[in-house]
Amino acid sequence: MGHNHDVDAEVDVDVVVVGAGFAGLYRLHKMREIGITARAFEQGGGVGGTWYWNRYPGARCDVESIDYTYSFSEELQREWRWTERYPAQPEILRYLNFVADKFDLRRDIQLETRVESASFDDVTATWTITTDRGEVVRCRFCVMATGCLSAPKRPGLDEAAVFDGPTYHTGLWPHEDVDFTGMRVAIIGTGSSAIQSIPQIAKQAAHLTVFQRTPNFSIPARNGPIDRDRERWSDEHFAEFRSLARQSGFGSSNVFNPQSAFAVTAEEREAEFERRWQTGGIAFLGSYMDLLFNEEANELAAEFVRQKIRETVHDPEVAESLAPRNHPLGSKRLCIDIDYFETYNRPNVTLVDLTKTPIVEFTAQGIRTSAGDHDLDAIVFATGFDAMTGALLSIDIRGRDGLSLRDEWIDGPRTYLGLMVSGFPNLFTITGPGSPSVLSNMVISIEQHVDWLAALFTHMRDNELVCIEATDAAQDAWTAHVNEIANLTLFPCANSWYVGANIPGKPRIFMPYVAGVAVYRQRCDDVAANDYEGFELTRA
Ligand code: N01
Repeated sequence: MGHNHDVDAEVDVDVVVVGAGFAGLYRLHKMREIGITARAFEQGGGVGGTWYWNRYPGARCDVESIDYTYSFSEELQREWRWTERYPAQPEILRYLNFVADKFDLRRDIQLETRVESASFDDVTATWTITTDRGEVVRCRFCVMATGCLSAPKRPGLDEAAVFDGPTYHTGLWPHEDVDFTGMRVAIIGTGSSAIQSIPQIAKQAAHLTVFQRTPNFSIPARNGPIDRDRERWSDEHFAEFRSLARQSGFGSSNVFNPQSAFAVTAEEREAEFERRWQTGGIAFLGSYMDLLFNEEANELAAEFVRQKIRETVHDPEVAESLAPRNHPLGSKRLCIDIDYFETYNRPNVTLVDLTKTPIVEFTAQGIRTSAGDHDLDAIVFATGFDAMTGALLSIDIRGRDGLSLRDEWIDGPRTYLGLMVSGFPNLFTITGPGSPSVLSNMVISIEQHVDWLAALFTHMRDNELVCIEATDAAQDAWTAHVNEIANLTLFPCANSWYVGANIPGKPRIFMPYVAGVAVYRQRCDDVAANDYEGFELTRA
């Protein structure tokens, strides 16, 4: 480090942004605001990222509409009206298109273009980006806004090729309507995507067979029209409303109970669980402060949910199969549903418990388990994503001296603040591993990263600095800290995508930073105020 750089090297653009979802769009807007040129490349045929690809039946956000919006523009908040408590995918996609138009972002976005490689040249301190259209673009900074859940995982893809009917992945859903009317449909997986789509597909298909490997905890969404009073309050108290989210743990205006589950009587506890169950949504996790730290406290909430499953599902054997027992509640992403457990009471829905009767093979007619054949007309894979690192590592990223990010992360991701990787100067990972990211309201976390970077770029320009890189020592200390905090919680107990357990061979590392968005924001601000402690900044 500490090389001299040839700052006069020509660049085509100051910043290349990879991706045009929530992160990429705001990034472009912010760069313009501070007078830095930027260009975004997006693989999809439209803006929207996650919300462009995930069009499966029932796709909806589990963060409430009112919270799942940009906060950088009060005017935008007042202009856009959500219709429901939780936004459905088409509405979020319309919102992101509205943002792209309102802030005139499209002229800097090139769609249907996949970035294939990014390599750093130490002499000129520039990145060279290549795309699948054969373009070569030189820039000073490279910002990866590639998303955390954007590389679909499709186990059994090769094996399923023998199946005669159509196959789908929830994360790569076709843009034209898929009509399952009269069909015998299978869905593999019971994560958030499956739990949202199962009730919808069941209403249409002649028969739906759900292949479940691990049951999940799910809380009713209690969706409905948006609460206009709350919306009005958030408009009238814009600054306070936004500050509440920024100063929270998960980045929303939900209220978390600071009490321990053991500080109250059993009756009071049941009443609180019941109240939150009836209110619906992810705030159930905030019933008591120790649910994510203390196994016994967690078990009380877990048993409450299991009991709800037993009360809802008529067939006791199916209810038992659906009741999660091998991980604490919330240690895998808590699912939020609309009529999920109720759907198993329909005569046209069957649950196959893969722990009892595993899949043996796919056949031309369907799926064979150890118990026999399921003849099918269509198969839906709701099998998730190579989370947090998958999209980044699908690009051939080369830092100083040809260092490959794939090699650097062979034992799992290591970052400083989830923002930079040592050996990869001027490359930034928006909501990267080691930041709150997927454990928070993504919009809040994206905005915080983008704002922090904008301040950094301004600082670098004002001080004629051309290169920034995380030091090894800062990265080691941060990675250790992220793990240490995660190990205080129950999160690492589950075989979740948070730890990469859903991808065979992926190193087991707890990837997000669990201390919450407020603590993390403060830490990033302190680093900046302390002359970008842990980073090395160099002049020409
Ligand atoms: O993916 P998942 P997802 N054979 O990884 C099963 C966000 N999201 O797309 O648990 C059989 O959660 C796997 O089983 P197991 C949200 O953050 C948000 O549903 O590995 N089964 C699991 O049941 C979410 O957490 C929203 O044993 C196999 C399922 O497939 C994240 O995206 C909506 C298998 C995958 O579940 C990912 O959710 C949707 C195999 N070989 C998504 N491989 C909202 O905002 C995997 N499975 C509401």
